[in-house]
Amino acid sequence: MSKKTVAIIIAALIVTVGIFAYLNSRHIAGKKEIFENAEIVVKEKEREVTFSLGEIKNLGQKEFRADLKASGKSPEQHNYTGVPLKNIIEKANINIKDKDQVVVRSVDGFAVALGINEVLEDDNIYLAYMIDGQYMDSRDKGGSGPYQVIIRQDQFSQRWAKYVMEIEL
Ligand SMILES: Nc1nc2c(c(=O)[nH]1)N[C@H]1C(S)=C(S)[C@@H](COP(=O)(O)O)O[C@H]1N2
Ligand SMILES: [Mo]
Repeated sequence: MSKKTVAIIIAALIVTVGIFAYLNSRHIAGKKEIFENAEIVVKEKEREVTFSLGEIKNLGQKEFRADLKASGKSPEQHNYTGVPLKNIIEKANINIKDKDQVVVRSVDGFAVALGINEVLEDDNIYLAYMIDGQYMDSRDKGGSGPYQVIIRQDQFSQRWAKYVMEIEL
C-alpha cells in the first residue's frame, strides 16, 4: 500500500469515529430532553395545568419504601422517590375538598379512581419518579415511568398506575 492509501484509510476512520461520536451525543441529548420534558397534566373541567419533572420535584420530594406486589410474583420492597399526589393538586390551585375523586390516566389507557379521603391521607399516595435510586424508564423502555402512582397502604398493587400522564378532578 502506498503512503497515500494509508493516509486516506486513516482519514476515513477518523471521520467515521467522529460521525458516530456526534450521533451518540445527539442521542444522549435527546434522552435528556425527554426526561426533562416528562410532563404531567392536571385537569379540572376545561382547565389544564402542566408540570415538568423539575417543578414536580419541588413539591415535597420524599424517599420511602413500599412493597410492590407485581402480578404472579411475591411482594418486593423497593425504594421510591416521589411527591405526595395531593401536593400536585394543591399546586394546580384546585380546591381538593370540593371533589369526590381523582382519576389518574396512563398512556396505555389504564385509568384508576382514587377517593378524596385517601388522597388527603398523610404518607399514603405518592406520584413517584425514581425507583431504587434510578429515574423510572418509560413504557417503551420496559419501565413503569416516567411517573407511577404508589399507594403505600394498598394491600395489592393493581391501582399503582404506571406511565401516568394525566390527573383529572
Ligand atoms: N398503566 C398501567 N398501570 C398498571 C397496570 C396496567 O396495566 N397499566 N396494571 C396494574 C396491576 S394489575 C399491577 S399488579 C401493577 C404491577 O403490574 P406489573 O406486574 O404488570 O408491572 O401495576 C398496576 N398498574
Ligand atoms: Mo395485577
